[in-house]
Amino acid sequence: MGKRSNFSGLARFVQEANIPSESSHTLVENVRNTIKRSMEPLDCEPPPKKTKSEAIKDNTIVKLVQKYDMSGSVPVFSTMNEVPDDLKKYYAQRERFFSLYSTPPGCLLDEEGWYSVTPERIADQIAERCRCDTILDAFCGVGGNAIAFAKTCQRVIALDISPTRLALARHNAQIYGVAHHIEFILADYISFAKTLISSKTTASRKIDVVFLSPPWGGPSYLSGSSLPSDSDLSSTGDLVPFGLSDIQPIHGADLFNLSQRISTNIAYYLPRNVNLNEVSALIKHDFAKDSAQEFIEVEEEWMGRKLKALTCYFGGLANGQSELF
Ligand code: MGP
Repeated sequence: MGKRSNFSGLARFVQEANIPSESSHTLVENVRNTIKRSMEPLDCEPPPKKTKSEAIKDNTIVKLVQKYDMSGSVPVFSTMNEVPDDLKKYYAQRERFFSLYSTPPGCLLDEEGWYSVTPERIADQIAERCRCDTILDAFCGVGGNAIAFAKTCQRVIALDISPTRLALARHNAQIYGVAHHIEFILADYISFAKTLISSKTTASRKIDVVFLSPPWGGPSYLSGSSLPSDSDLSSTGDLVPFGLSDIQPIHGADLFNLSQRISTNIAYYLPRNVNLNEVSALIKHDFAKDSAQEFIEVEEEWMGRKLKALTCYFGGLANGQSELF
């Protein structure tokens, strides 16, 4: 009997983005207008009076935003001309990355953040799938996913090895008013995971879900592609497959195996050209035993007509396997 695939099939969903044209001029105008709108009172209807507790809450958020304000730590661009060429295509998508991008003091991204942040609608979709008590975001970057998880999970543990990126993540989370749900930890995930596993006692905190969105080796992860990257035909089938060995800081299969020792409920954010045979092989199945087959669910993350990435759901996160949670 042939080996059965571990995949439950492709759950395809299309993100119909209601996003303005990416003409830099229009976007810059939009940003300016948004900032203006949010800072200036409107002449027409006065805003409804806030209750005392609402006013206190607003004031607390303002204070926290000020306290963790990282403005000045990374370049902030006000026109497309100021943006380095290699970041222009990402800058044009800034409101897709963070819908509150221009809410004062404004979301901040460093270079790695620009090319690796998960667009907000995709992050929200993944967060909905990962709804749980405690989630570990192993490579939080500038916080796109952690912010989304804070809306669906009781507690988010967000790790990053870069002090700047971690501070940017907190800065951005303050703008969304969700930073109090997130524990920001400056750490190398591999050491953190090993320590967590070795010190695991019944008293240690249970982590329900591990989210892995590791570095893919930079924006050149598609290199070797046989088609221009903006082609509508771009999909896993038309690209040279991305091997899990290109994942950083360790082989993507080792990263998965390590994470499985923390929780078997894993969401793994991977390039759209990832080699799915390698993903399938992450689940070891003993065909000699008559045990139930475990499936992996692969979700295509679309924005409009563009496939951005794949999220692979393991364990109790895969559709139809909630009993494994
Ligand atoms: P992309 O292909 O570099 O961008 O990344 P885009 O805008 O689709 O450009 P085009 O030229 O292909 O049209 C697509 C998505 O993959 C990004 O929005 C990120 O969410 C994600 N991504 C990209 N990189 C390089 C990384 C990475 O290194 N790590 C992670 N976790 N995600 C990444």
